[in-house]
Amino acid sequence: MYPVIRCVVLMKIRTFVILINCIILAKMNPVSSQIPVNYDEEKVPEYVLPSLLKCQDGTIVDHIVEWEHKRRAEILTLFRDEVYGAVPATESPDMSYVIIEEDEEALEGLARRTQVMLAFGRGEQAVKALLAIYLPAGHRDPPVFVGYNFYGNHTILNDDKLMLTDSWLPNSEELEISGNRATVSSMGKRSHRWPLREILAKGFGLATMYYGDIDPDRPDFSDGIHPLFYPHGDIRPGEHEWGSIAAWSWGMSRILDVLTGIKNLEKSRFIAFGHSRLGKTALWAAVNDLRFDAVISNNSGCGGAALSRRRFGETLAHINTRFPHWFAESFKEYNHMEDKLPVDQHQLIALMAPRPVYIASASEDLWADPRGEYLSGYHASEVFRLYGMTAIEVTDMPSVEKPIHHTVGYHLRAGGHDVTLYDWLQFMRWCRVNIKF
Ligand code: GTR
Repeated sequence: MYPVIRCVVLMKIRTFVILINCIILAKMNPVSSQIPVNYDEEKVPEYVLPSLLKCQDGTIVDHIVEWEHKRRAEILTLFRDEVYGAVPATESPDMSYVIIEEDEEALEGLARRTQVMLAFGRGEQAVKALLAIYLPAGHRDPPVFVGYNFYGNHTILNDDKLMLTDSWLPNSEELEISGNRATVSSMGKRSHRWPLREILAKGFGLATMYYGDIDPDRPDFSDGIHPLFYPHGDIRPGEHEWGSIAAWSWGMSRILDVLTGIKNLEKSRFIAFGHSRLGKTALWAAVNDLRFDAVISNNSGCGGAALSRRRFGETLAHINTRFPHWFAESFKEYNHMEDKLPVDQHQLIALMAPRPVYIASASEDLWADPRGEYLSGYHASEVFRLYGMTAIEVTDMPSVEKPIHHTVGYHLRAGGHDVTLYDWLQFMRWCRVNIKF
């Protein structure tokens, strides 16, 4: 195509995407829709990122020992106190679990399926969470993707043995959910996001749970696991205590508690995975729990892989207004004041080192700021280099569907905010290269 025509076509597509985003945003939340959204690269303000290697006392880290024993802890504490919030210091509720269904020959012999019911706390107040595990037949210790789904395990696949969650669900016409309850009508409605047969055929397993089983996604701390941490009744988290993302992340670690107790997985590698808000969750879970061998963040955007200081697409003010329960209360103080935030998201990526991180963006998902997601990986690479690893070495983004499969991996898929087979095929190729199993 002639360059001029191509340019005009691209501009039209871009304007259209921006328009659709604005309409969706306005429908979802009239208050946050009044906050302007920048989709113009030229209007990204100048910014200085907080240093990865300069400690609070001014010393510069040039060795992994100082990184691991000093600087990493400083940055982790800042993210905990100022962004996601701390798990309350009160004693965690008891957790028990029981296998409620198992089939050695599920999916015509392709998989071993196990369904496990987790219970937090006791008696009437116990919070129940349903975990579905599929392991590839004939593989001992397969690598396992660990990730939440948005609408219940039964939506990821047409498998009528998948049990229904009892938890509150958001209503959805597309998923055929009404009355906030799961029904079989949603069976397999999200299967395009979970190409399970391909995953199993390539020797990987999957463990998934509905994120609302841990904490229903609404601005209310009186449900899910929150109340179990506040035995004396006042269930409003303190200023630096967790929002829902940290609660969901905590739940991912509980999934690992179960998986590491399951036979055949003693030596497995666990890869935290999540899309969008659940990509933010996967990053925070994997950073905190060293039992995760790698993390994949898909289209995680603001508060996930994207740099906050760029203020491109969704900003702190947007996210904290629309989802006031996701982050620590203290995070709201940085609305419109990104430069005051003592951390930025490249540091979150760096906290994973030397464990591999994959960041996936989508070309039309401007709300999540693909370039900001890429640059996080680029800036984090400083720490991966301390370990002698190749991460992301250039500021120029690769073009669509030209993945980078280094220790820090990245791809830009064509299309919108979603998870597709293309994404999964990249994730699995990258895992084969970067994770030993
Ligand atoms: C959007 C939100 C994003 C992302 C997304 C999702 O509305 O603004 O930060 O988390 O939801 O989870 O689908």
